[in-house]
Amino acid sequence: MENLRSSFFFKRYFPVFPGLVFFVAALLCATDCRAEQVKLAWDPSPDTVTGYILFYGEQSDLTKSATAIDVGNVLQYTVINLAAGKTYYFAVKAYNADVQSGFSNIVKYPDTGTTTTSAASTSSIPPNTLPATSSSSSVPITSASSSVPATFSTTSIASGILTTTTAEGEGNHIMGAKGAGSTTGGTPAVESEHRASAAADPAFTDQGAIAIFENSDLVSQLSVGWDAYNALNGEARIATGDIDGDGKDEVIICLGPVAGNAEIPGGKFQILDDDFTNLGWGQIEWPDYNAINGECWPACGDIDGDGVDEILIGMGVGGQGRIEVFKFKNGQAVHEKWIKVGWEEYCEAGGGVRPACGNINFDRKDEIILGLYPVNDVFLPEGKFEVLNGNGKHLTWGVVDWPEYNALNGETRPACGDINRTVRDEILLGLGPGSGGRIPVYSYILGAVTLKTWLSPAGEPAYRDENGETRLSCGDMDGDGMDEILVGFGHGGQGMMELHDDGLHDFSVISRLQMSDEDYNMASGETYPAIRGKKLPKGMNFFLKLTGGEKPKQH
Ligand SMILES: [Ca+2]
Ligand SMILES: [Ca+2]
Ligand SMILES: [Ca+2]
Ligand SMILES: [Ca+2]
Repeated sequence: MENLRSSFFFKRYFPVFPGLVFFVAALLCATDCRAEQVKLAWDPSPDTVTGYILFYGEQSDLTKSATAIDVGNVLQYTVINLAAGKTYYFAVKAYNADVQSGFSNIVKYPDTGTTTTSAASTSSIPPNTLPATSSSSSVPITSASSSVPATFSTTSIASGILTTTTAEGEGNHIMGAKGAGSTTGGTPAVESEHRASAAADPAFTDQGAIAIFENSDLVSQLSVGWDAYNALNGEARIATGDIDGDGKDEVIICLGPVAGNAEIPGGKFQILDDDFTNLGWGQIEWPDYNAINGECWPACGDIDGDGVDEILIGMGVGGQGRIEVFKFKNGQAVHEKWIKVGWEEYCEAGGGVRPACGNINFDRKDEIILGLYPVNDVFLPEGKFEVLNGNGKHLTWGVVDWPEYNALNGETRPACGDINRTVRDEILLGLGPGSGGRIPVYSYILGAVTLKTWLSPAGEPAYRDENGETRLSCGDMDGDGMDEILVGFGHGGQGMMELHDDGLHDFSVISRLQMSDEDYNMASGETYPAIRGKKLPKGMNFFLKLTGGEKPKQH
């Protein structure tokens, strides 16, 4: 009987693009098939491996009590002697002489469909006023050259290290940066009153500080390397990414606006090496914008699939929805291209944009998610966020599944992470003031974004009532192949950050971290979060495809 069933097993791959290794997890089993064995197949690791380890068990968390079989250097394996009527979960890891990869995606057998993505739409709010296609990408902006060098010597600026750095580049780190410490202009109106109250206090002595945590311990504190900026604002918006392709994350620091000063911040952003030493500065290649605002929002992602992260710099208000993409070459941030929000009215109103990158489908390039925010109270983004491919081409619009929030504020602050081991990223949204710490999770399925779940509200109850805005960063802190979520807060957040576990662990709060400056925490308490998590060995991230029995086609 088993031999008969085995004869029906076959591999069916779904190559989509020539040259890309691209498989879809699929269970090929007729409804009456209750095999006691199951045949699994996976695509090869792009890097040379010694072999593969197959894990399986009756619970989806294969880090616990799973059976592990070293199957050798093969691309398929049949597990026998499975108990009939039980549900099993399977995943594989690759290994070589030195390291193991993370887990592949998990496949379930029998597949009742609950662990695979459901295309059922839960979104009742179509992004109605938006054009179906956007005119994005390659927006030439004035002249590329200006009297201000695109990058400039770091020697004219303070070194920025406040305490001895003990942090290693390959470790896991949580970073928290301070928000504004004095009055600034040009920011969304919903934030201006918060900023004003922070400014009522004397300037904080270590504005521009960025705290580095290992687990729950504060191990180091850095500072934005520009004393004049720190004295006027000191807000540090941080992102991490491997911009030189050595497997370790660098840090990008964008700066907040300074009203009435055309030189500061001037569109400049700082780049720290993986050991947190200064690598230098980049600058937005748009002198007019730099002169009127010059703030920016950073993100990193490998949007062209070459294994090295690009640097994406979103403009603030007055930037007309533009994002500049840089590559890090020869120690400098070099302009690559412009991308633009595909919503003309928003851009014309001067809308700012917070970018994020993540691989939300099953290829090997990051997509781009664009978060929007209110423009001086005159133009609300209505909860919308745009999804682009790595070339800047519009893919779809999402909208927060919360009409009341969208009508009052509608700000979106995206982050991407593989929170449930699907070997692709979900889109998480930090929301603006009035959102009560609520964080929705979206999946990109069949060309649309679909609400997957909401996290339990983040932050203390009092904060959720008074402000409630959240800022997110995702990364795998414990090496189980699923990303944790670090949540920072706005004004009134008391300098706290919350680390939430992945989705298979209910997003429960793992730890709470606090900035060390008590005066700042009481007066302002904003934090900008960033995670530097474990990374899979390059090329050892792959998809597992489960095959089962299938009836012959009827003739
Ligand atoms: Ca690196
Ligand atoms: Ca790249
Ligand atoms: Ca992708
Ligand atoms: Ca994890």
